[in-house]
Amino acid sequence: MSIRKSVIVLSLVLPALSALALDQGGIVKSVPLKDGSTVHQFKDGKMAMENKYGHATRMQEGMSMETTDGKSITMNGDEVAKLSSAIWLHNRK
Ligand SMILES: [Cu+2]
Repeated sequence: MSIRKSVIVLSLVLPALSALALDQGGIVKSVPLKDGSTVHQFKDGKMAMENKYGHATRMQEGMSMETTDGKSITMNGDEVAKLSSAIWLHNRK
């Protein structure tokens, strides 16, 4: 089974996975968003998006995101590759 496939299976079994802090891969903060996705912030302040299925997705820098508690966050960077490896490390355990 490929790594990619195992990640998909895991995220179906554990939809709440993204709620856990992805402490591997240099993520310092994870904020849930209104649309079900999560924005992760790295040590250097750059961000990456995780969709509701637990996959790293692209988002345009400078775009505004709404958090579950009604706050607004501006996308800083788009660290898709960094988040992919953090999610991979996280799911590997
Ligand atoms: Cu974003």
